[in-house]
Amino acid sequence: MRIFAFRFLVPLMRSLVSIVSLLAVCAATSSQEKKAEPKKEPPPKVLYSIPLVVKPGQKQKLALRGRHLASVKDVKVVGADGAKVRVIGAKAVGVPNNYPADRVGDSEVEIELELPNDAKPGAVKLIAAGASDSNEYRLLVRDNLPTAAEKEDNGAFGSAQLIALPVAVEGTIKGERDVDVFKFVGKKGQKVRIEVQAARFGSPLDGFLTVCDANRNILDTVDDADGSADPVVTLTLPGDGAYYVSLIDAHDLGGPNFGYRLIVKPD
Ligand SMILES: [Ca+2]
Ligand SMILES: [Ca+2]
Repeated sequence: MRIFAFRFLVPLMRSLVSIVSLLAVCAATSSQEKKAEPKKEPPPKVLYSIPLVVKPGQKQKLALRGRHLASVKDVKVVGADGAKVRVIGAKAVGVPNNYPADRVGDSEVEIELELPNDAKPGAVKLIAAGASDSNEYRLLVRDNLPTAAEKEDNGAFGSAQLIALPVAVEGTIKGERDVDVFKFVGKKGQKVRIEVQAARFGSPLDGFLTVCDANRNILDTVDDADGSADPVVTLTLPGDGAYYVSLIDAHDLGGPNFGYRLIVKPD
């Protein structure tokens, strides 16, 4: 009985092996056919906005810079009911050779955006839609701090831009080795917090802060803070008088797309 069964089992097993082999060959062929199909374009990725800071309640033009944005047809706003957005155009943009495309982007979509007056900072996101949707890019929306625009030429102690606390300066490290210096007057014992908002909102700027007293002695320098490339300095002022805050890119890079928001306020 056992031998009889064995005689039948061996050819049956052989047939099964052949069928399995045939199926494997078919599967391999079909996967090769799939590989031969034209490659899908990678999804668009929004890295940052130029300008970096968006004003609620005003119609403004923004260039969204990133990867694979040249064929974007539509931009959606999330987290701001009643926002109006219109796509003006999309294109590839040149990137200097020594700049990482992953950080500065190689394409952009230009939009006209009007956020409602009550748009909440931190809540507004943009999605660029091409063949597929991009990431949700978190916009840097103005809060209720007084705002000042950075004014060149502010590249030295002697030409520092005077600011009054509290303030949020909207500026740009406009080119390689650009230095932006700000001056404020403080009181002995006053606690001050100085914070850069840039990399957390995708700006290619890797901010580096230096704080000096009136005699230009360095009180503190900070490159990165809290796991991001954005520096934060907190200090108790050692005396009455003038203080200087200078901001540079940690790698001496720069350009019109290296936007930042510098907050200087009592802590
Ligand atoms: Ca500047
Ligand atoms: Ca940094």
